[in-house]
Amino acid sequence: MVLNQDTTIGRKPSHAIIYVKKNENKVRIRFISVKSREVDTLKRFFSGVQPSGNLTIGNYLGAIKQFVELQHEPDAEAFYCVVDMHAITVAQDPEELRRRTREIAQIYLACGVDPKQATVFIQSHVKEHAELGWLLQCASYMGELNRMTQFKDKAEGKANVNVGLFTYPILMAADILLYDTTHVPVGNDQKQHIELTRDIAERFNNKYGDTFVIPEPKIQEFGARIMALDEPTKKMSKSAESEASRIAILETPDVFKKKIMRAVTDTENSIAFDETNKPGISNLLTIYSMFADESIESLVERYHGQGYGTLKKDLVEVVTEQLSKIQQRFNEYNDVAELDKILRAGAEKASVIAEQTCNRVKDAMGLLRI
Ligand code: AQP
Repeated sequence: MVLNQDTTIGRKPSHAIIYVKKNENKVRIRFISVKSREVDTLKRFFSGVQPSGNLTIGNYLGAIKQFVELQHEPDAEAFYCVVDMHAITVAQDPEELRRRTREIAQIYLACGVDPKQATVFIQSHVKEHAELGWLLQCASYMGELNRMTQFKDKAEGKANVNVGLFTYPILMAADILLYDTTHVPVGNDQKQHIELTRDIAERFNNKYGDTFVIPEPKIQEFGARIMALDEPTKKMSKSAESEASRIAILETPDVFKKKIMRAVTDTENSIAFDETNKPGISNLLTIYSMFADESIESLVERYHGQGYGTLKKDLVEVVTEQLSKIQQRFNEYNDVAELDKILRAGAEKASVIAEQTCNRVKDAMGLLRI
């Protein structure tokens, strides 16, 4: 069935899949009664990255690598955005933020996200993210936000913390729920936020009737938490103070070589995978394994009896090989007009679905639409 954009869709859906047409975009809108979810096997992936610093290999291995793999799944749709509104929960230089927002979209493409397979867009270009964010704030509790560990970590030691940093997980819930997302590919640090999203959605559905699809996190068994090179008990993070803690995706080998060679390990000089007792060497093995597509067991066997220096030197080679491929493609996508065209088309397509979801929520909550 093809409806035009203005066609009213009832709140209590049947289990049909409906197509809504807007300009060139034909967008699949799923009706989401419990019944429909039983018969609807379509998966929808949604995820995003904040332009809050230079993207790291942690962001790549934990999240973007999954984006690329999942976009090819049959009977699935993927929506990947640059979550610029999340980035402003901490101070940003406006020019730098604008530059980075495009840069991240460009990195998505360079890493292999294909705009023909996935919808790529900027969060703030789809106004319903903010709108649903507010609606959900009125359906969430202070107590549940108080439990978010990421807020505690990011607010620690800061004199003035803005309210956005506290309510950020609700905006993230809105991001996910807007697209009837079934799976959210993320790193391990986002697990708690997805659990909150599920709690909010389930509570909303219980109170107002079937409105949201309940999403599931898609966290890799392996590589979901790449650790800081200089402090391997902490997560590698793009906005951490220490430059030595991370490798940026666009960094040159002469810069990251030093960081890898100086990465903190332990005094045993025996190569083994043991995240509790040997977090440094385990982290390097994880990075190696993911970039070289070789199992940890095979690496441990191959490097048996060799020193950490040899492993580190080879790791530099492996990282150089993989990052240089991404960097080369990054340079090929340097046509700003072309990039903006992809982002505009993505936002337009995303908006069609976002608007439908937002209207469903407003109807459920009793906001008048005329
Ligand atoms: N170290 C990591 N290992 C594996 N996955 C990671 N991710 C982040 N760090 C690692 C995943 O990358 C995606 C995008 O993250 P984000 O931009 O939403 O913010 P974040 O999770 O807070 O990541 P950062 O790098 O630590 O950013 P800042 O410093 O700005 O807070 C997510 O899927 C995340 O799990």
